[in-house]
Amino acid sequence: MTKQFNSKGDLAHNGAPPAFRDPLHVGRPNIGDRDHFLQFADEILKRRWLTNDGEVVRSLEKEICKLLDVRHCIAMCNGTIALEIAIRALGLKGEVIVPAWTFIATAHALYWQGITPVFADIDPATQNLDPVSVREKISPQTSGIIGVHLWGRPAPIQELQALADEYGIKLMFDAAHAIGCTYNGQHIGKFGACEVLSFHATKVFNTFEGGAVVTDDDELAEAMRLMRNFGFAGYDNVVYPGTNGKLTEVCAAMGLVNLNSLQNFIECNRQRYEAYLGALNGVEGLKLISPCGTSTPNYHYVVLVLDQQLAGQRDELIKTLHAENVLARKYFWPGCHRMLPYREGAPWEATNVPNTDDIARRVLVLPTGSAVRLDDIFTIAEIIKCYLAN
Ligand code: T4K
Repeated sequence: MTKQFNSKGDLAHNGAPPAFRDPLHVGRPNIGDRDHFLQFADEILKRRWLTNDGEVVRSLEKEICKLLDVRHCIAMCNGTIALEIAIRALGLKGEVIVPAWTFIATAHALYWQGITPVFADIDPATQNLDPVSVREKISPQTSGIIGVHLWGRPAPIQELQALADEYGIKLMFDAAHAIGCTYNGQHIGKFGACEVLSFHATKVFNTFEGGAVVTDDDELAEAMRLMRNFGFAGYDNVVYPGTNGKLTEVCAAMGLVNLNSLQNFIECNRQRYEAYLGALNGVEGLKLISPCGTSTPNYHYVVLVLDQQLAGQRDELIKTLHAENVLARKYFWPGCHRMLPYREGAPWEATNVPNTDDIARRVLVLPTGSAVRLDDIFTIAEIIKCYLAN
């Protein structure tokens, strides 16, 4: 431990240096073999093929198909554009149901296409969509559901599929957090009409910026491939109102390099998750969310949930951690429905998602990944314990 923590005063307010000289971030990138990457980059420069369906992008797509056991992977410049293209290619319109408890991009991807995101509530035990709430939100305007595998834990896939089938609407998944996770022995990536991955720098697997849609549907894949490149089907022939969703070659090279290390990154996350579990074991009033029985996780996010009686102290705890250079986050507070663009359209009181409102007050996300040392975790746990003891 770098410092003694005796009281709340010692933690944040007496001018002592912070526990960590350099900030510990949530989302510090994992980086694979640098030499391999630099060699790749050099080859790309030599070839002078920098973007637009280049050979490195194609190799990455092939590797992801193999990894996830899917027929198609369409790599994109980020997860948000990948969501937008998937939504467009599926023909969603009117209203689409999404969880209120997700990163804002899930909702924005609909809003940017003139589609109304309708916010459903979560099951507090899983923090994923509650099918009962989804059913309540279905209206004659509903064209689809976007399930989110929040924190890498599978959404209620079967229940959502049953609802989609019953109402004749589309189902797709936002799997931004879930590369490397499985559900009932199958990789996330195989469910719904398609699934969307994010390869942002902060994700367990990154391509600097990037994302992809994966699907087993040949026609859908072809449409998305064309939409990714402005809708061009060959020179001078535009067949879709497309956009620019292309992943660059150098980003794809980062992806191929990092894919080689994906299992190491997951193992590294697992060790850090176990270290947090051990270090916080027996501390009253808080719980780390755990992998659920039917899935294998990627341990990408370390999510601490405070008990009701500590909810009022969450923000102060985060302040204390920040004062010690532990930059914990309160993702995804306050919930999409309470963010300005959405609360203006439909007052959040009327949205009626009490479980989201409750969880949003009690969650904090802690630093993990290859940039965090196991020793750091014991210090972070000490800061938390000390805060709670005072
Ligand atoms: N759906 C879901 C469920 C998502 O969570 C996301 C993205 C998406 C869709 C959309 O996918 P993308 O379009 O992003 O591919 C971050 C990420 O920007 C976002 O990708 C992610 N989810 C979300 C959960 O977190 P911020 O605003 O917290 O990111 P940022 O840039 O502030 O980075 C977080 C921390 O990471 C920083 O404090 C420092 C550290 N960091 C970040 C970068 C970029 C580094 O150390 N190095 C870096 O290069 O949203």
